[in-house]
Amino acid sequence: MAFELPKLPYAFDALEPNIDARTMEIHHGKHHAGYTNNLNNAIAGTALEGKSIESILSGLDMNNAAVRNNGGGFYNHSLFWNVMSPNGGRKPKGELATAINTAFGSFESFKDAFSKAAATRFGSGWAWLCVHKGGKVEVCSSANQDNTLMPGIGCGGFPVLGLDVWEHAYYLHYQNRRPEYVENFFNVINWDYVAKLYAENK
Ligand code: MN3
Repeated sequence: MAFELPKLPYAFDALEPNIDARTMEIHHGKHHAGYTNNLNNAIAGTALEGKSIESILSGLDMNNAAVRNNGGGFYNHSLFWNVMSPNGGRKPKGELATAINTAFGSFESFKDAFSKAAATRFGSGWAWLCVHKGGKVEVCSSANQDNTLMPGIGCGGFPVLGLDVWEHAYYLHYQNRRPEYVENFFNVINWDYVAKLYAENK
C-alpha cells in the first residue's frame, strides 16, 4: 500500500493572514505531493514497502538519502498541517501546559526557546517540540527533512509540534523575514492536537 498525500484539514486560505493561501496551495499540492510520490518510488519493491512511516523513520539507514529526505518530508508535512488550525493560537492547557512550564519555567520562555531554534536553524530545516517517555518536553531543530524519530537526530523524542522553516514555507509572504513568520505561527498553533500527541506519546 502506497503512502497517500493527506488532505489538508482546512481550506488553503484558512490560515490567512498568518500563512497565505498561495503558499499553502503550493506547499501542500506541490512540495508535500512531491515528497509523497518520491517516497513511494524509493521504497517500491524494497523491504520498507508496507511498513508504517514511523517504523521506516525510526529504523532508517541514514545513508539512504531518498528515503531520509522524502520519508522525512512526507511525515513532517503530515504533522505540520495538523498542528495548525484557523481556530488555533492561545496557549496549551492541562498536562501539556504543566510539562512546558516544568521544562521551560513559563509558556513565554518556551516560546522564546522554540522561536530561537526556528530562527537559528541555518538554511532549511524544522524546529521541534518533542516529548520523551515519562513526559519531559524539549525543544530542538534539525536540518533539511530530518526529524527526531530518525536515529541520532535532534533531541530524539517524539515530535508533537513542528515548524517548517524552509523558505518555501514562508518566502512568498514574508520574504527574508523568518522571525515574523515564526511569531505569526503562534497565532495558528492547534494546541488541542499537540496535546493529543503529547498524551499518546509521553
Ligand atoms: Mn515544507
